[in-house]
Amino acid sequence: MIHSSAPAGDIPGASAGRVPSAVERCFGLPLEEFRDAHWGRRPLLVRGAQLGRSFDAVATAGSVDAVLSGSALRAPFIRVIQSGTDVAAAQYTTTASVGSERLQDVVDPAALARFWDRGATLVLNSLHRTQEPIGRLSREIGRDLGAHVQANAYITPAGVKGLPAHYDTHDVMVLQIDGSKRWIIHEPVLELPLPAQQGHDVGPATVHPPLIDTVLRPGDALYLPRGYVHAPETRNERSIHLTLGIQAITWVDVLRDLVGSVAADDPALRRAVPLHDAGLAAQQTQDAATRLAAVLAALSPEKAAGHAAKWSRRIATSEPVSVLGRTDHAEALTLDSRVVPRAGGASTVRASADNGVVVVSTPDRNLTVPAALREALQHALNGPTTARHLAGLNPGTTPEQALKLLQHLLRNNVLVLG
Ligand SMILES: O=C(O)CCC(=O)C(=O)O
Ligand SMILES: [Mn+2]
Repeated sequence: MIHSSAPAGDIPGASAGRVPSAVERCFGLPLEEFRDAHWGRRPLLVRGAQLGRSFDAVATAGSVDAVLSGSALRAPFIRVIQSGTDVAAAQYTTTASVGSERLQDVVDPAALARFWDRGATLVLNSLHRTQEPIGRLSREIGRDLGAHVQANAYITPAGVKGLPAHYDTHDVMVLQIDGSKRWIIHEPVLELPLPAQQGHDVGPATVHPPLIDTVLRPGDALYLPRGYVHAPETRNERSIHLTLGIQAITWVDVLRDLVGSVAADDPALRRAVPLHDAGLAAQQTQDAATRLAAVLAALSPEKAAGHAAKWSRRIATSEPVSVLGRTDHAEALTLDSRVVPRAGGASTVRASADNGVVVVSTPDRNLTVPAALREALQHALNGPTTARHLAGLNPGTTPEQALKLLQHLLRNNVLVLG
């Protein structure tokens, strides 16, 4: 039996024999409970001290400072916010030579330090792209919830109001990394706003007493569904928090797409709208809506499943490809090395016109595998395995054949070491 295990260096919290989801490692409650009771519904605040865990394996003051102080940081991977407004990048970037190129947008850490001394909030954007522990956590949470996740860090000096009271159109998971920050949170002015619904006046929400008024300390985690109005501020010490922004696919996204495809199948709905006559257009709009409602009501389960699958593929985040590691790992693979499918690594397996092989489609190429290994291949694509395990499951496959198969799949980014 092969067990999966939490990646090394991740947030502690695994209880014996069971691997908690990333959401559970952050919030201390089972994923199903989070999805049913909180996701898109209500805030959740948990204290690191109570859960007995920290976020040190994800980010620390030192790892954040290394990004800020490094010489390869470029706009727009950073924002500088002074008194609630963005400072123009030209004020903290400089030019630098890379090979024969002259770059214009390289961040000058000395300029950042000056803005910091003057009370500016520094925001590191898209850390899921550049900091692997943050990338891994973001991908896991994305898979847990079926959503896109991106990570930004907010670094605020003591005694500063960061962004003015606002709401986001994505959910946020705030992980307090260092120092502390006070969060004053109000009910939404608009429930579950969509990206196009940014910018409503939040004033009406703030006349009521806050729903939450709390200070986050290292290890604390706060979940806010989109729409909740928040105004974070530091008090007597600086603060570093990581915000995981969760962009869910909504019914509006799926239905817009579905209506488009169903309507496009109906010649009556492909007709021109008689916009030369506004009254006639209004009446025909009603007729078209009635017709569309009837077609949608008769939607087949197969078509509904096809649409759901399409959106699932759209949000699926690929695990990174290791340029050098994949060949090194393949060469060093033993009969007992554990491998797992790489998310985004292979889409389909199909028989080939040449009966001796099956074809594995990957995003950038088609691989062929001897048809005799088809069963072993399917097992390898379905979950964690080892060459010895595969050979045991498939009597027609020797351990050496299974090893060669796994090496081939590792080299071609279909599998990764697990
Ligand atoms: O800390 C701040 O100033 C703003 C943080 C924020 O709005 C967020 O993380 O969504
Ligand atoms: Mn916000």
